[in-house]
Amino acid sequence: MGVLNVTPDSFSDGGRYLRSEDAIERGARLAEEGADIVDVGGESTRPGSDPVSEQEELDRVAPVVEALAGRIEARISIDTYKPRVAEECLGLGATLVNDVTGLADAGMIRAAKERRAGVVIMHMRGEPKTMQQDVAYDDVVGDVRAFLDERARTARGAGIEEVIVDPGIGFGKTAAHNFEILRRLGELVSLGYPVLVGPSRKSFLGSLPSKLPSSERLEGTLAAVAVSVLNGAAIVRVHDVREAKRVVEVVDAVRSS
Ligand code: HH2
Repeated sequence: MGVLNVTPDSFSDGGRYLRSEDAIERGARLAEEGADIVDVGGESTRPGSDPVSEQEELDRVAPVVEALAGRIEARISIDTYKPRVAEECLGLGATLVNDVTGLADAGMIRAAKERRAGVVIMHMRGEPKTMQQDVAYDDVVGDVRAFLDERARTARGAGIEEVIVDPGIGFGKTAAHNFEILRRLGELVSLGYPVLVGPSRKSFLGSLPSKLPSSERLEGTLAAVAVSVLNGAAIVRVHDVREAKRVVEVVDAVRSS
């Protein structure tokens, strides 16, 4: 899954693809590099970020989703927690809803069901504005697993066929929690749903002694991608698709040897 942020303030690519034409070119490039899914987002969820209005988000993403749907073979997912944004984008050709709130709004389940779309259910503690303020868990993997299990059953029970789960790397978690989730990913894989992991350029990778900024986290991202896939992730969400594909190819060969 390639990341396409149509935002002024995303933590690593904010402002680069705010113009529709630039975003469409970027989405086409991600598909050329081998993304099976292009994930279009119109609101940053980085720690401390402010929400944007439904209309503002739609104005950013709708033209991009529509143009890409007519241009690329890859699936398009819409990274939103707002049902109206999801509905509109599903009508324009997206087939997957990526909801960082884990379908907190019941309208999201209805929207996905009506359009026969798949859903990504992500775990987050709190909301982006404040999520790094309460990061205590008895057992982070146990808590995340229980949440994903409950939300996935609810989605399936409501008639959504394609359910993907995601531990939400960096969403209300310390760096240590994020590393532990990657190490124990098999416990989430055992839920029986495809697992998506999004480590790309995130701050836990900059927490290590080398203290690298987000522009210098490609190798760290690829290491996290390798561990994720080795431990059973079905999908990785990355900014650097070409590089990640090369890594995944090798890890897949090891897994199937
Ligand atoms: N991470 C981000 C956004 N959406 N969706 C899923 N399913 N999993 C993730 O880990 C995930 C996500 C945050 O990364 P990014 O889009 O690069 O930054 P921003 O939120 O600042 O736009």
